[in-house]
Amino acid sequence: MDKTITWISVLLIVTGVAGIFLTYSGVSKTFEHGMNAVSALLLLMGVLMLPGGLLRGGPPNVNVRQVMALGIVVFAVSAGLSTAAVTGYGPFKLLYATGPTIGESPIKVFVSIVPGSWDPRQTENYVPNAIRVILMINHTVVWTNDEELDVAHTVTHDGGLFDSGLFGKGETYKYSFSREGLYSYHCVPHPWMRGSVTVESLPTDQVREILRRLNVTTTS
Ligand SMILES: [Cu+2]
Repeated sequence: MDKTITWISVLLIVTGVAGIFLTYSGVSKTFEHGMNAVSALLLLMGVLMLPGGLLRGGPPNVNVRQVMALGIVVFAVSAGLSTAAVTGYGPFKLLYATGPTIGESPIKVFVSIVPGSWDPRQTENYVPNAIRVILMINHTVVWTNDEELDVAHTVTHDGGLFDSGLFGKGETYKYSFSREGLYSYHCVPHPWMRGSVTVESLPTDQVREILRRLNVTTTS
């Protein structure tokens, strides 16, 4: 076994997996596609190099301690992946794309696609551009195409969780978030149009108290 090659492959695999997780979890907003491609490439290189490192110079001489270390690593990685899958973190967020939703919130949040959004020279398009919402209070967001000219836009999640499809002047698109997270989205025909929604949650009693103070009546 060649320790240097093995360690380099492990490093490449870890970096690749971490990169893919970061891009899909919405942390890296600007370089998403590029970063994903680079991460996938690193992961592939690592996977291809690993057997070379492990098997070079005959099968490895293993002892109990090494087997135990490997076992712990395998356990940690599987535990991490399972947790991510259960909590819907990173790429696993997509598992919940068709899952049950919690319906519309009592308060709606409105985002305007302002006139001239189609123009790449204009800095304002989705207004407000970055919003924070709280589950059970205002997790339903309504986007309105307020263009003066007849220009269609989309509201498309970068990870494919939701997509309005093209909607024209005067039309709206509504989406209800049902899980915490940072969701960045863009417009398909005008990729410079970018926005994000941060979805947070609060303990039930606080949610109830806020709704009570806001004088919002709920069915539950
Ligand atoms: Cu657009």
